[in-house]
Amino acid sequence: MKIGTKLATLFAATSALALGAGGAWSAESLQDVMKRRGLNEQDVLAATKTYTPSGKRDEFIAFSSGGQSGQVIVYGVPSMRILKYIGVFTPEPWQGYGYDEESKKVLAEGSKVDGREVLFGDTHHPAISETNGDYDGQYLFINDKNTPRIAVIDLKDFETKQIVQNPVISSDHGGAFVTPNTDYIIEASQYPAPLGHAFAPLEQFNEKYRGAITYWHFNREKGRIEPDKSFTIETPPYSQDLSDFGKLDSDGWSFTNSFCSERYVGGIESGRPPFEAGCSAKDTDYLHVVNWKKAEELFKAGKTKMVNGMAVIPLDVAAREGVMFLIPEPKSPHGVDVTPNGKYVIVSGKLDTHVTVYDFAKIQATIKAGKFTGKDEYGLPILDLKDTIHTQVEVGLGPLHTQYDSKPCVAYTSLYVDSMVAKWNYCEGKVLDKVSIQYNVGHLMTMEGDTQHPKGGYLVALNKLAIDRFNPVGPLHPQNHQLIDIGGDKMQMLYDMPLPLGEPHYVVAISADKLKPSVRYPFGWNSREDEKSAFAVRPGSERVDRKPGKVEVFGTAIRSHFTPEIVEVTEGDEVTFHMTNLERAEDETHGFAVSRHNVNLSLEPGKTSSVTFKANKAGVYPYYCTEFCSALHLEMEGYLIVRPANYKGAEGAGKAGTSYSKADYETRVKTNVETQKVIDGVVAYITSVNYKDFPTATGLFEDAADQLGRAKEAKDKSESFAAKQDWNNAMLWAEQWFQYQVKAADIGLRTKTFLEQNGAKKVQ
Ligand code: CUK
Ligand code: CUA
Repeated sequence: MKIGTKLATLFAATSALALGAGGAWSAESLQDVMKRRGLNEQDVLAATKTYTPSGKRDEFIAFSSGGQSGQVIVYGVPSMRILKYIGVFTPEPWQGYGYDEESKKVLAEGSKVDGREVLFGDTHHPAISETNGDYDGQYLFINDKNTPRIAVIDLKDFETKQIVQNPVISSDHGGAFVTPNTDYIIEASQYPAPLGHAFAPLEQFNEKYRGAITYWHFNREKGRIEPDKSFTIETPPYSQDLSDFGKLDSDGWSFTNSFCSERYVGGIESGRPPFEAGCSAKDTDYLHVVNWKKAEELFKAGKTKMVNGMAVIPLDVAAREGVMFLIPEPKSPHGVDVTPNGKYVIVSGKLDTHVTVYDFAKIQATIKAGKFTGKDEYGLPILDLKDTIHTQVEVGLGPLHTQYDSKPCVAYTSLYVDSMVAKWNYCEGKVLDKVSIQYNVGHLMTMEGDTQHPKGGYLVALNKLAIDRFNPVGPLHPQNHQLIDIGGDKMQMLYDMPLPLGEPHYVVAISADKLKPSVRYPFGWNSREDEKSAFAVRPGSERVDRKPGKVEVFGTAIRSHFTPEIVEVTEGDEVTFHMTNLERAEDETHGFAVSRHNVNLSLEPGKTSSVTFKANKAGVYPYYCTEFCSALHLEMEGYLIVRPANYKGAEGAGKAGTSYSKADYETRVKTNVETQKVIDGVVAYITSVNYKDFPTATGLFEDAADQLGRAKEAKDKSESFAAKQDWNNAMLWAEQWFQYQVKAADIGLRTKTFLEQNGAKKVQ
């Protein structure tokens, strides 16, 4: 078949496919399928609430902690389809994260610890940036419990931009949570240790070991945390657990629960009862109530001491200045969640059957009245539980975490031991409904459930154990995120999603329409610094710089070739590739991998990435594109030739490859001319309709025009070689001319199909 005819057929087939959708596919009836698959009506109802037909999108986007993978997992609700893993504390080769120099820098900031490289992270709590107490869809933050640090992810491109290490604490759990306008991100310690990563013997636990709560200052214009504008408050050596910021009535305050206020130090090997016994002996621990606005004033007034480079408000100052207060909380507390109106603070007790609802107004009144039951050993005033609570509600065994509904006063609390979720009313203090989950739920998530305006609709239970839910895959099971419909009075279980990347502790979900991620970078972009890369080159200006012992390649990638394609260096050289993706088309990412050198770049449209390595062994190393980017993706290749140190050239070396004749050239040109007619037809259609009213079509059409421009350049080259009767080069450039035509035709047809499917109209 001639190529012109081929393209016409392809074009016809695309249209037919569009028309044919929804045709006669259903030989089986719904009843037949239900019977065959053993589904009842409930199942089918649940399925229709989550099933998302091809081409349809989700209402909410969830950002899940990736647990021990050190990453973030992105999925859609209600379909529960996984959309992305974001590399955060751990290298992620597909995204080139930790493989290109730009991201290595981000990762190194966070992973260089006392001369060690910590590339494992234990992520627990993601947080979306807020404006006026509601998600704004701009940034995501997440903590690492193991090596206390916070990462900043920009939701413009879903890339990690910054990791800050906490120089004071040695484990963290009460992060990341944000103030209503994201001026601070909180990070509280978990296991007490001497501050500043110092040494002190365990015998001095009460005197020298401490916890701490860090308030990282976030500069929204820069999109970065500013460590020098951040401060920490020293806390007693209790095991601080989770944190939340106040909002509305309670704005300016933060809350951190704790366990092990016994300050027990285990030692099972020397016959002492283990931590678990000593840390749960007392009936209550302490909720830490912190006036962070006051603390900020003290920080700005310099009433701090420097610990390992960070300003720390000492415990005695915090106690004396009224920065921190303690309230008892039962028993082995976990979770602290401020209600959407900011009036209440809800804490669970793992070994209690109740949740405790603290009333912020009562807390304030008690503090104002100076009504304390005493002080702890570190001078912090203690408030009476009875004076500060609104109510306590018996919800079930092992309550952990609470999330909120769009309906006023309605909350959901996970019951770890019962393996249930309780729906209850925190204003009236009564349980409304319960649903069983499989098994052992930790955190819960409702849609925008920790903001001032939760969206309701769905709840996800983050289950610790999967046991028999899925097909077995060996002793290590996936996690199970269960989707629950909370739209009605009774909760309805909808769907089990296995999550096989670590144990996500918490997840947050935002309305999809609040996210406006970009589809391409500005030309030559360093995505990690958010600025034009100094190493970007325009097509035609690609070059190789050579200095003694150093070779620096400034290259480009476009369907379907790299420039340059052959790079020769000498054994021992330090080689740098700076690669720019010239594409503008959506989803036209190229990879760049070099054989046996641990190199893989992800070059999304517009991006420039660099990689430096030592060419330490003579040899021939193919490099190639790792994304199947076009029909000639496999031909997107090159050679890194590493010559031996004293190489003098090969004896008897001839010419490589096939030679072409005038006849070959002419046949090629004939096909190209026919192809151009098809393209012209498509272009005529596009320009005959109102394509400019469709941004997607305009983008595609621009990209097609770009490819056609390149086809024209190749055509000119081919013709100038033909004029010189250099048939070999004339033929090869004619072939390249054709390659650009094929890409233009492909995009042109995509544009045409899009316009037809989206009701484009003729313009006069
Ligand atoms: S934690 Cu894991 S279930 Cu780290 Cu928020 Cu409660
Ligand atoms: Cu570029 Cu494959």
